[in-house]
Amino acid sequence: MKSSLFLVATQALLSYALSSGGRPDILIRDLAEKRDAKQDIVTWDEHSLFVKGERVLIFSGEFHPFRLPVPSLWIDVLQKVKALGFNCISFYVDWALLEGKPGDFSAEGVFDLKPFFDAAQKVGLYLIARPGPYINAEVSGGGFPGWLQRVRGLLRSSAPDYLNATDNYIANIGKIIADAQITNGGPVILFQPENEYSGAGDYTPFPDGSYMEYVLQQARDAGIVVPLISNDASPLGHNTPGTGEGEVEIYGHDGYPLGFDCAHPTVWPKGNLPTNYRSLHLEQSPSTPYSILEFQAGSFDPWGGWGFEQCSALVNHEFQRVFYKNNYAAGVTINNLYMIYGGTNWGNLGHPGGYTSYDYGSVIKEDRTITREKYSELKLQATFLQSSPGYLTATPGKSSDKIYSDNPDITVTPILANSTDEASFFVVRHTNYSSFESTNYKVKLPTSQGTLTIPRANQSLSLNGRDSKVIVTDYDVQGTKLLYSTAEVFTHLKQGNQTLLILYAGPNEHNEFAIEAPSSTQVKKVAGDESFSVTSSNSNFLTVNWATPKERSIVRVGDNILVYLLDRNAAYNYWLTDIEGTKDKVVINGPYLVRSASLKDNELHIKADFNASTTVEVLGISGTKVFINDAETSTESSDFATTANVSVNSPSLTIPKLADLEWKYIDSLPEIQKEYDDSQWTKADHKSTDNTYQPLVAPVSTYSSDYGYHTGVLLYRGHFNATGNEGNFSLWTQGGSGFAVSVWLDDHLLSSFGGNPANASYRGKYDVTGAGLEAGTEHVFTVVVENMGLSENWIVADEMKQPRGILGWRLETSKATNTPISWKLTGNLGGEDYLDRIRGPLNEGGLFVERQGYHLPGAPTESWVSHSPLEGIGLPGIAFYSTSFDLNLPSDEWDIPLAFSFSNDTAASGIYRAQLYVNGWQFGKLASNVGPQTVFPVPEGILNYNGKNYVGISLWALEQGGAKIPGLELVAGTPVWTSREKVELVDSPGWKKREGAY
Ligand code: IPT
Repeated sequence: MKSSLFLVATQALLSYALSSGGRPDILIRDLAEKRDAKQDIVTWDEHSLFVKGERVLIFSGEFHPFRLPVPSLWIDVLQKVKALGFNCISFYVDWALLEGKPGDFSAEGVFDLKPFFDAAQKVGLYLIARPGPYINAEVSGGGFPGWLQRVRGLLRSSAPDYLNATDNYIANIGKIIADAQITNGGPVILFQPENEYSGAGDYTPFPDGSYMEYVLQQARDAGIVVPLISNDASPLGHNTPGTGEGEVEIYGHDGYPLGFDCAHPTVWPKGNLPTNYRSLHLEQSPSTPYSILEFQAGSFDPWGGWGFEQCSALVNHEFQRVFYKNNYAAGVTINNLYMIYGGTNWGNLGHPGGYTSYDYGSVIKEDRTITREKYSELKLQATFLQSSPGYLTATPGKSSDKIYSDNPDITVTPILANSTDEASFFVVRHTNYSSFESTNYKVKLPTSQGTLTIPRANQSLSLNGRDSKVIVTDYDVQGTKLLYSTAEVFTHLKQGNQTLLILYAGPNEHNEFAIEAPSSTQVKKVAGDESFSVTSSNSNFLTVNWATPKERSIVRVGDNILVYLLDRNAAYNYWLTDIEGTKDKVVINGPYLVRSASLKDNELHIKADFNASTTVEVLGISGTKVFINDAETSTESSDFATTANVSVNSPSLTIPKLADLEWKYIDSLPEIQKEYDDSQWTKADHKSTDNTYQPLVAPVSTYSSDYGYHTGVLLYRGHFNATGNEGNFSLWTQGGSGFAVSVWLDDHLLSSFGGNPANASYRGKYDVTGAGLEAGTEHVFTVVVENMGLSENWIVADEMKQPRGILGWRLETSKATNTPISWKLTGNLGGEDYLDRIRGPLNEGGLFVERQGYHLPGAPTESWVSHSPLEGIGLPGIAFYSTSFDLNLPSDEWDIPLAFSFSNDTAASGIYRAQLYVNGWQFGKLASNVGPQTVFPVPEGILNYNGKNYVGISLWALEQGGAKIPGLELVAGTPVWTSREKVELVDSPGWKKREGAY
């Protein structure tokens, strides 16, 4: 099935091409063929998507399975998203993790997407697949494997060597995704090729339609038949339907109106509320649903940044109210929030602009706990929209500070129904969108009863500070017309002849609704302590006006309608939950989280989580037994709800004190010792480089990716035969923002560069005059360079090719003469032939202990000396510490967040870099002098909650005085009594002696 508008557009193009001469026949055949819908399950018109013929609002959140390498936990995140009222997840795939070596694609274990697809299917979420090949996403190389640094052609262009490099990945991942499409019974409904193909350096023509055409064709060739959608960086109109070559089927764009600087979380700069989205959409892509493929739901945070609490404060519940409702005012019906759950940049997968945590300040935190206010606000919004089918076909109109409000400080944007039989929506905000004022106003709204000035009772409405409201008119509540409500709708449902309507409002507000009812109808307050008044203004509509109660008031209108008037904070505790296998729903008030509900044999089974003792109310279903997490509850019934008490007695947890454990120590910088043998290291002997970004300034390339080393710490050994006249040694290194470098001459540290967020590279000069280099003697520079990940490639300008390692050097003997140095280098053992096929190509870097595999459980620590990282080392160098401990936590019933917390006191500790390995998985990178992260959450599944754990810490002391870790603890958060599925321990293969390790 094709939408009619789509046909019209195709025909228009066809007749245009026919009349325009040239070689239209070919063009037309190609394009027409391409546009022939490949399936009829996912279709669209100008309003929305249809799935299986049914109009749907896509309310989606971004989640990256690869940032939570515990597949059995994916369903937990997905259930938490579903419980928001969402029906979709958008996900990236990170190519760099799947094809560490050209031609060697592997998506097994934690990289296997099958359990993710299964979880989505089980939970009932659609998926938007975004496999790149370019993804950005704050991952190393923006998803490009390091070996792309050796591709000469411009990345993300029509250069044949670039396109060839992508073929294997897209053929493989495309097939995996194709098999999971809804047309094959799977959850995938949309596919986004490329990512923000929105800009380029000015030396290349942009946009390159034939390039995008190739990318689209790759997807089709891999069997993708669902609609292809784009995500322009902002509404720039690239590759929109109708532009011909390179056009996608559904145009979408991104939006990050507050940007990514979490320094001033209360500042909303003037003019940052996008008020032109609707008009741009009508210019750019009027025949497709208005789609925002990424809208800000938090922020990334760089090295030296402000921390994610502050990002969460920047993009907080007020941001959600004002900005998200502004998007609804623009008529968005495919809506994806970036990120809904951020996760972790474990194992070096991040780019240099970020640290280990990718929490993102999202509604679900890195440790999977849910933020009360942000999460709950989003739940109110999504549940409302999913309860309001009229939204999908209503038409957004022009904002005005006059037509619909009596106060110019209030702007209202209408979303108007096509007839008064249907609902209209009015989005109210402050004209100065960032205002903190409390503003009184009345609205003047067109309704089926003529234009009404509301409220009709004496009080005004008020908008308090950074808030926005959606007022509905002529809104269908289960067959009864709600003429209007100034309080916002959460949801409504019907059981038998009983209708339940739930409204909510902020504190210190007066609100009013008017509902269809004969004038003789009685309104009775059945619960609540606040006053409310009732007037009947004409024979058909009954008006109720009330002040927001402390928690709630409940009123009965006539015999059959129950209206809950909630304080917003109380509304946060309400959940609208599908009854599995039916179209029915139930409202549940109380739990920390409600995952699912099912009804059989008059038993209602609820799966829910609790972080405290809670009274649970079930609304909208009565007369059933209630089971919570498989236990029958004793219930009480009033005439509006069934109530059960759940008591939660937190378990007492035994968490080992890391400081008291026995730690084993081994030196991880044996390279500086005289007898160290580097004969197996890679010789830096390439006389040229394929890196087209950074021309060589040296006689040979020392760029790490020229030799297959793309991740983690890099080590160089530079051998030279001294003349006795050496003066300055200059060294130019590059590791990305925040990187550190230590330079050793033989076993003596010349100096370290401690790094800072502003420096991606560093030019050091070291005076070796006094180093006693005698003529004819052999010496070695050992250089440790941290690779913070490869740069992204956000615009088409090859920035991903910025090399890592040593870029240039000079050992000066006089103004004109140098002492030649021959360099060797290493990164992770094996380079692109990486050894750890389970943890993937990026998890281990080039430290001695990593090359030996000593970060893996079962490392031969017996022979190591006992020594604690809290004592540290008194000399510069790299130490490695490991310990083991058992956990025995009640994790079948309790979700217990655990994190490794380092106390940071650079004055006491010296400047250091640490890496944390948990059962072999690198789950933390700490830069003591850069920050901000010192607490590293590690999920169950990586940590064995019921058995043995092996923990390693590398400690790179940058200064002459050495370093220590001043304090280290394993910290538990509040245990949540959980109904999640059991967590499966992730396969974490142990140490085996590595043949040929050096
Ligand atoms: C947008 C990218 O598409 C996404 O991958 C991610 O990097 C996000 O930004 C930021 O977290 S690009 C945006 C700067 C328009």
